[in-house]
Amino acid sequence: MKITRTEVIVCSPTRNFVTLVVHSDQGIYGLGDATLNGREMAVVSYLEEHVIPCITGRNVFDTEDVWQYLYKGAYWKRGPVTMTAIAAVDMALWDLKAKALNVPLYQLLGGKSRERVLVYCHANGIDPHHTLEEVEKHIEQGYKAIRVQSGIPGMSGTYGVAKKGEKYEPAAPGLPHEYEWNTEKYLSIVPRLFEMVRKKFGEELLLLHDAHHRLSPIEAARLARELEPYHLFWLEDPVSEELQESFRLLRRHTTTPIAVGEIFSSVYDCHLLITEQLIDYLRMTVLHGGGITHILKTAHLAEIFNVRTGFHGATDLSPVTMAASLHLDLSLHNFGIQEYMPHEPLVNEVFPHAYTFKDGYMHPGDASGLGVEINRELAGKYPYKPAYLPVNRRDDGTMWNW
Ligand code: KDG
Ligand code: MG
Repeated sequence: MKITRTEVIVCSPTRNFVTLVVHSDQGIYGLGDATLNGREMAVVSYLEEHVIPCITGRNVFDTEDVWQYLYKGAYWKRGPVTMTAIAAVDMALWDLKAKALNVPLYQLLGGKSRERVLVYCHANGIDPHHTLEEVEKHIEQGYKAIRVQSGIPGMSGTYGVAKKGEKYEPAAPGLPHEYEWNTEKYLSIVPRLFEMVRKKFGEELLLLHDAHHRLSPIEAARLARELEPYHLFWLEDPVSEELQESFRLLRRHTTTPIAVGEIFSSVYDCHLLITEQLIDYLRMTVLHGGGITHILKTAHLAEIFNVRTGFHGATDLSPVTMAASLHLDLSLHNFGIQEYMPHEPLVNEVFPHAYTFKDGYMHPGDASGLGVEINRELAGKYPYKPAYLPVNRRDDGTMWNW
């Protein structure tokens, strides 16, 4: 089966998505997500100018060779733009292969290791009391695992937290917004927040927290240690992931489990973290981590070193990535948990899909391939709108990690 034609569809049904459609000479096509939040058009150009001309005519079933050709053949390896573009092609080819064989994708990834996929949701409040209300709402919806984030009293706007009544969305239209950041205020509130949550909701609920890369190694160690009595499922992105040696310091100080990797783009961003067992959960996604071909290798390496997966699943990853993640989650033996931030109803209309949510668990569905479609006519009504993630400044005006 040969690749005949490839299209890149950019649309913005409430937020921007880039989708690759790979057509074959047998009349079927596959979908790949190519969305890189805030840098969408760089991937579009990379695909259109440099990738699509090189893959036309290739065999759809040769996913390994196509992947190696695009990765090693380009000379310029790694990086989020390159790896997102390669991932889009790779996802679309795996979707095509599974459709051609008329099986759900997970059957090509080792079959089922479990019957359903544990997911975690987000509870965000403008202050700790509002956050408790949000936790309660999510428990009522059936969630067994909840990421808890709160606005910090005295700081105007906190990343990861929406204004009261609004839905949280990582990117905002126009040029980047600016948030302020104060480590001391943050560090004093978070342990108190988790104390309140445990007191009100008990021990059974799985609790997670995302520090969004904002702490120095010793600050992160302090937070992780102070959170120990509340038994978190994980503390995510405690330090900037660039200096991986930081995780050694963190590990020496705490038993709070650590998750990292949503901005990693290849196994070379995390092989040290995995092989030294410096983390417990790997967040690198199928989308920004080079596609199914590469995430399989990375997840299998992690399995050998007792590291579990916890794939990124924010709304800036399209339903195509959500489906691919769920097929992997169902089959990978070292699956840990899947992030689930439900898309707006309009997004689900543009991308009708077979995956479902029930009582805190998800299932990819048994449609062939990924089980996701794109409604081109509807997508065409929502053209691309520039949008960016916010930047963060400390209260002395200097830039801080977001
Ligand atoms: O594009 C950035 C968002 O996906 C990210 O900020 C969300 O940190 C995030 C998370 O854990 O979902
Ligand atoms: Mg995160």
